[in-house]
Amino acid sequence: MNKPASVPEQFDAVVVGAGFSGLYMLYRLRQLGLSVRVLESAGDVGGTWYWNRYPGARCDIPTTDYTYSFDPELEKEWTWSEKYATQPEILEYLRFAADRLGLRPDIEFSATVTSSRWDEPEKRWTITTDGGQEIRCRYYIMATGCLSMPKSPDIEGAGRFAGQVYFTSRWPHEGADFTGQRVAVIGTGSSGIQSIPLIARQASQLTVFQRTPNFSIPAHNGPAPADRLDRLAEDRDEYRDAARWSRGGVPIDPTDILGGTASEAVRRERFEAAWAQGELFGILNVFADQGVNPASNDIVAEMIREKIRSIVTDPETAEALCPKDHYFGTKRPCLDTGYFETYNLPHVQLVDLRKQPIVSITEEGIETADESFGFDAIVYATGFDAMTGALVGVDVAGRDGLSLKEKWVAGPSTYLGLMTTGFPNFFMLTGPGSPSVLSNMTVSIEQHVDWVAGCLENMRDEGLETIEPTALAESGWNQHVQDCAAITLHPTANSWYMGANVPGKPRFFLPYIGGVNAYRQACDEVASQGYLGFRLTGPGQDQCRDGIIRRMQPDVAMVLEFMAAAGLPPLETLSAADARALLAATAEASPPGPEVGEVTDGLIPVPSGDLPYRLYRPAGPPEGPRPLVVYFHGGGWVLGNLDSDDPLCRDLCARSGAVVVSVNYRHAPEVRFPAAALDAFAAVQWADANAIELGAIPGQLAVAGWSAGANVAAVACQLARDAEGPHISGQLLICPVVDSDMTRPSYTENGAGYILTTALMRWFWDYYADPADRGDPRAAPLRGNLEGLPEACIVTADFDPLRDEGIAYARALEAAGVPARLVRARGHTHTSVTMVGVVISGAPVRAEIGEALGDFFPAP
Ligand code: NA7
Repeated sequence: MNKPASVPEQFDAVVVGAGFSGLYMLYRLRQLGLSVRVLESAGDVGGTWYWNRYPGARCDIPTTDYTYSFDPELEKEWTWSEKYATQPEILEYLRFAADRLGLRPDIEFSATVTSSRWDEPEKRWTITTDGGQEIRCRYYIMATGCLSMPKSPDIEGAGRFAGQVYFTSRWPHEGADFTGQRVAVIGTGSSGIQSIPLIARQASQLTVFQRTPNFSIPAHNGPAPADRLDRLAEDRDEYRDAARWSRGGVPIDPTDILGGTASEAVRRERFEAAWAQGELFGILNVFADQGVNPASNDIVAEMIREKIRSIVTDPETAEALCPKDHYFGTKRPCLDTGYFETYNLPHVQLVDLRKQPIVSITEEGIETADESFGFDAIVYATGFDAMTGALVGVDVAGRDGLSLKEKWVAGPSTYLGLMTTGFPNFFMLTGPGSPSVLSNMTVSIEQHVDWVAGCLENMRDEGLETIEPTALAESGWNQHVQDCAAITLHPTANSWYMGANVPGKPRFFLPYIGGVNAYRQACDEVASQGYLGFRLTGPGQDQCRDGIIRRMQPDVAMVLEFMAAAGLPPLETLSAADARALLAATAEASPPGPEVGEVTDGLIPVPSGDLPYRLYRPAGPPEGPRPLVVYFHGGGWVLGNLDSDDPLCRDLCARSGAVVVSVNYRHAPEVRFPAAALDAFAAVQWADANAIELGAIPGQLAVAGWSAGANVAAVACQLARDAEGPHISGQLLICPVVDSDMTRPSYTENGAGYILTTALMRWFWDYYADPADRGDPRAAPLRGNLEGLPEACIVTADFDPLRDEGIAYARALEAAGVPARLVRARGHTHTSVTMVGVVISGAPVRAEIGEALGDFFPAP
């Protein structure tokens, strides 16, 4: 044990763990002049690289990138020998770093933290170790790693085996010699896949027990990649900065090629290049949409399965090794050296636990449902209680004795993955809710450590003593983390990212998948906005700028960024004709929307002339007539047509099971108020009168519309009531214009930057209606008589200037005795809900809309 000469009982900071993150944290805290004690349960530095000594253990990020970047001199003094270094070399590197930076005197080894308690009056933590030592500190920093708490072997009879037992995560320092032995390996994650080929070289018989086959690609290990070395030699700082602002912490050129639209030749070429390169972020970047689009993902997955089948000679074994129960990338893919080839060796056998589950471990070996196996050694490569295990493994008691374990019983809750409410001055490095395991850990670690150091420096300069996130900021971040995951395929897998590998652990997507770059941006903004969402206190000071750093759906934000980058002119600066042309070009480039049974175009004869319509009939049963929805497109009475809203109409048709008739009413400025509204009413009358010809059930008619289309739909309902027909069963108003008052808070909050701006609304109103007409209920239905109207479903979007008038309409309808269901499109803009096939996060909202539409009609 490396005890320092004197052990002060008080420190400014205690850091738990002396791996990559703990070592750098210590270095930065020292730079700030703080007194620090690092407590490490191992006998040396290294963290995960101290413990995971199994044969074949290597990093899966190229060493050019899996390295500290904070000190150019340190970088110069170390040269990695391979593209993917072995565990002994990485451990040696961390030893070198600790020595070179003189860190060891502040590290206490063989000291495991067992409990910690926040003392509110003292504003200090008391940390207790397994040696009974008590240390008091102001700041308590967990640098305990994401994959450090081994999962206990949850297999019946695990303690009974009389032979040798090994855990990949706690491998003996003296190594293991399997020469001539009958060996079992349980688990085929990275640890199993890396160790199996090497164990097979020694064992006389190797049996691999596989529960879930895993995707693995060849690492093609060798010298460090020349292209990366060249870029580093050319401009190290530029390269490191590119890593910091990349999605995964390794500089790559993100592709914009989509799996579905790429030619077979392009697909093959991109896949083979990634396969030959042997890098995780390469194979995850074959197509831009492989992480979110099942069809695109399946193209990559199938190409990997083809490779497996071409390598493994026994077809049955090959098939058993082909992953089919999860999308590629939703479980951590592996990099291997000769893994699949190992199964061609005569003494290696695969046992598929899906076909014959383990019944029990016995004294002699393993008994499955079909067979009894005898072994000399069993290797558990069964993984970790990832991301939370090491944190809740310590008895951490925050304010009022709140236990971290209890607080997180339903899943971890953090602000930025860095802190958690109720635990002042308690920091987590690469905690749940941060990119961590989805990124190059070294880049994420440096970012976290730098942020914490910057925060503590700020507190010192401001005379502040405590920092803690607010409940609002924390719940907002948790929501954002889950929103980011929800648009990907990740939550569908039973992965350790989801906590699904540990029995009883809540199913919860643990890391932040929005990207290292987006995450860094959020953290920087939090700091630059006066530590938004944190409460900071000090003698005579109590500061809190409460708020949520990211409220917008991540894909909506991406669309806005994309549009800003495209540099399109604001619509309101164009003529109506040019604005229409721009919208038509956008519609042309948009994904087509879902398939429906039938689409036909026609004309509606109305007194003013013929109005084009497009009819959508749902696919599949039941045969016969359906309810009918008359839909009106958006576009501020000026823009839009049957094509602009075609994907949304298909979506509404497919989800509601109703026939949808989309109507192209006349537009301003050619024809002004109240023409659009009168056209809408005429179209509803026509649809009602022609229900049978349209394949609809007479009397089962609803109206729907988006934006200005919702305005004319709402007006049509008022006109139909006044005319005592036709009967309308319901009105679906998506982000409706229902008033001409532009002073509501949603205009102030959202009037700029979210496509539908205050300026654009003014432009629309100016084209559509004279100021004197804008209070007319046929322009502003909120000002009309609302009694006796059809029940309503009103959709409002958080970032829409029209949000508050939509809410006002729902309330006014309710007040008038009309049932009104309000659907809040959380984190959406005026346009994003309708962007079928582009904005994935809109899908649940549209599902709710489809359900509401169906509810307007009697059950079939
Ligand atoms: P992983 O990736 O969690 O892999 C553990 C493996 O062990 C996986 O194949 C599991 O199957 C299997 N396992 C776990 N429990 C059992 C039981 N009870 N019976 C049979 N099989 C079981 O851990 P690793 O250590 O390999 O890798 C962790 C990370 O370290 C890796 O992703 C890299 O980032 C580095 P399952 O898939 O749960 O069906």
